[in-house]
Parts: sequence; structure tokens; C-alpha cells
Amino acid sequence: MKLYVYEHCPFCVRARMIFGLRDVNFDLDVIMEGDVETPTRMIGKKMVPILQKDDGSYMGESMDIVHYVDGLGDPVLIRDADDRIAQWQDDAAGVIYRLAVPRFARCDFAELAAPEARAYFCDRQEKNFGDLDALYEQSPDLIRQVDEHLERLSPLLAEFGGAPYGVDDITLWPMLHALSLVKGVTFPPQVRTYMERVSKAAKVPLLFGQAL
Ligand SMILES: N[C@@H](CCC(=O)N[C@@H](CS)C(=O)NCC(=O)O)C(=O)O
Repeated sequence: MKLYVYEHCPFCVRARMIFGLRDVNFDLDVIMEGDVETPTRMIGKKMVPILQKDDGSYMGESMDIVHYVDGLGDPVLIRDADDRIAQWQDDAAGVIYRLAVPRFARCDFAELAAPEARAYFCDRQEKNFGDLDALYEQSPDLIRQVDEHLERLSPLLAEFGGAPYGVDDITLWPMLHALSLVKGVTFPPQVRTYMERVSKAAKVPLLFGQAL
């Protein structure tokens, strides 16, 4: 199987995670940000992640890919979903993406390696977020807000520290993965331990190395 992604994309991280958690071999390929033709030929629109199955057919939508891969053997996503985790994600998503997106635009991701691809990404994001440099300047205030959210997340994570994985991990962890690109965030020990533990199990590296 082959998984097509943008390296920065949290939806793509979801799909990458299930391969790691299940220990299923797959090829990872990156589609350039400005490439409309390739994903459109595969699934009829410019959207990633895309899974190419062994029979050559294509599947889009991150959670469809997650459930498909998890169903290839005994499922590993067996912990029940917790409404409090879903609520936390709803509460924190806005501030997390306002911190992450201007950094995605500046960092080293394969899909942004060509100047026109980076320009395409910035244009696409500025439609939703406005000027990305101005947004980056708001970081100190946004970091204060995200630190408060992380303090609230910490006791929730403590409750299922050693438990099996669940769909909550697939939606939550990519948000923390994006946040690992933000310098100056205070990750409570419980949160940092969770980030590292899932990174290792899912075989998706965190982004602390290029945080800014
Ligand atoms: N519902 C989709 C959302 C995926 C998504 O929004 N992917 C973004 C990248 S983060 C995308 O491909 N956007 C369209 C574009 O690049 O123009 C899923 O869960 O897979």
C-alpha cells in the first residue's frame, strides 16, 4: 500500500499513525502543494491523505483510511471515545492552528520544497487565516492560551496513560504533533510523555527539531 501525504498535514498524520500502531508496512509519498493534477486523478479533488490499496484503487478521507487499515487484522483502536477529549479538541483547535499554520509556511516540509509550492500553500492558508506573518506575531498571546488548554488536557491524559489506543488518539495526537513546531509552549510532563509515547508507537516523529 502507498500513502500520499503532505508532511505537515494533521489529517495525513492520522493516516500515518495507524500504519505505525498496527506495524503494517507501507510506502509513504509526498504530493507537492501546488500539484492539483495528481490528487484529482486519484480521488477527484485536491485533498490528502490518499491511500493506494494493494489492488491499485484509491481511498481518501483520513478516518476512512484509519478504519480500513485498522480492520486489516485485529483492531488496535479499541479504547472507547471520551467526550471530554472531543470537547478539548473543539476548544483548543482554533488556537493550535493559528500557531501552527504560520510555522508550517516557514518550515522544511517536502511538499513545500519548491518556491511555487510554498507560495501555493501560503495563498491557500491566507484565505482562511489572513496574513501569516501578522499571525506569527500574535504568538505570545496564543501561546499563553494554548498553555492553559494543555494544563486542562494533562489530567485527562493521566486517566488513560497505559490503556490501549482509541480513535481519540488518532484525532488528538496530530494536534499535539503540530504544536511541537511551536517554540515556547509549556508542555506539562503528562502531555509531553504522551506525545513521546505515541510518537514512538506510531512511528511518526515529532517536530521539536525545527520548532520556531
Ligand atoms: N476530511 C479530510 C480533510 C483533509 C484535508 O483537509 N487535507 C488538506 C491538507 S491538511 C488538504 O488536502 N487541503 C486541500 C488542498 O491542499 O488544497 C480528511 O479527513 O482526510
